[in-house]
Amino acid sequence: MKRLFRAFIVVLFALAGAGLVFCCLSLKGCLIPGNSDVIPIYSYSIVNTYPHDPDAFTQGLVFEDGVLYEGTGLYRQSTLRRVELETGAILQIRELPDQFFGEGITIYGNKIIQLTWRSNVGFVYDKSSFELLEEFNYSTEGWGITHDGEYLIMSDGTSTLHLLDPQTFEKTGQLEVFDNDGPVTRLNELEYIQGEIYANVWQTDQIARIAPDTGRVIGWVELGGLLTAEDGSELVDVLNGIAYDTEADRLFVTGKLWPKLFEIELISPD
Ligand SMILES: [Ca+2]
Repeated sequence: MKRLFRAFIVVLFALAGAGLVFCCLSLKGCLIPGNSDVIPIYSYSIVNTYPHDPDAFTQGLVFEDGVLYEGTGLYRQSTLRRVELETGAILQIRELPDQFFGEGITIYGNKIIQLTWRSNVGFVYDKSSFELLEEFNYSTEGWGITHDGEYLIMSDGTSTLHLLDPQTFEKTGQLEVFDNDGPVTRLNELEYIQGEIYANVWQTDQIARIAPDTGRVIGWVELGGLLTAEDGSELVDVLNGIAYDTEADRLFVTGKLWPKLFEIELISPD
């Protein structure tokens, strides 16, 4: 009888072990500490809400020297502007020629770089005067742009990020962005934040946090619900625009034609 009981216990442990193995093989990201397959999903809390020009079709957003710089799109309405954070007031503006659809912007040194959508032309301006210094060409569409201090990083609406030399604008490399389901396409507005590339994914409320050395998505930020019914959300377009205040560690987001710009704090799932 004793032997039978012992055998029963052994079988019980074997079944429990098999069940555990099955769980880990079948469930994506079974709860094993350090499993790199689990991509954390961040939520947010709103720290501050500021006014944003509801006519600004936001395609590029940067924070530097206490103010926002914004690039807007649409034909005959594209601009580069310097904007007061607290009031949304336009402090300086430069209109693009009618045939250009403005896209992402970034500030590199004392220059502002602005992409255009399908014209294969980028503009380089003096940061203070907005004077046009030079133009450069690229072979893809232009969507978002940021930099890591060494290279310009540019999106084109696919899953590819292009690395450009910031002086010559020659392409020096590229990064394929992917998560557990494969390539992540429609990468749009970008911001380089503390060693990661943040990218709006076009037509979603999601921001991908991308490892710059591998292209792997290491976090998703879910930003649904920022605008409410009172904000006339039927008139606005998608989330687009990430800016980062490196000195005060503040993260700003807005969207195309959104009446508001938000300072948010990310909330880790842990
Ligand atoms: Ca940005």
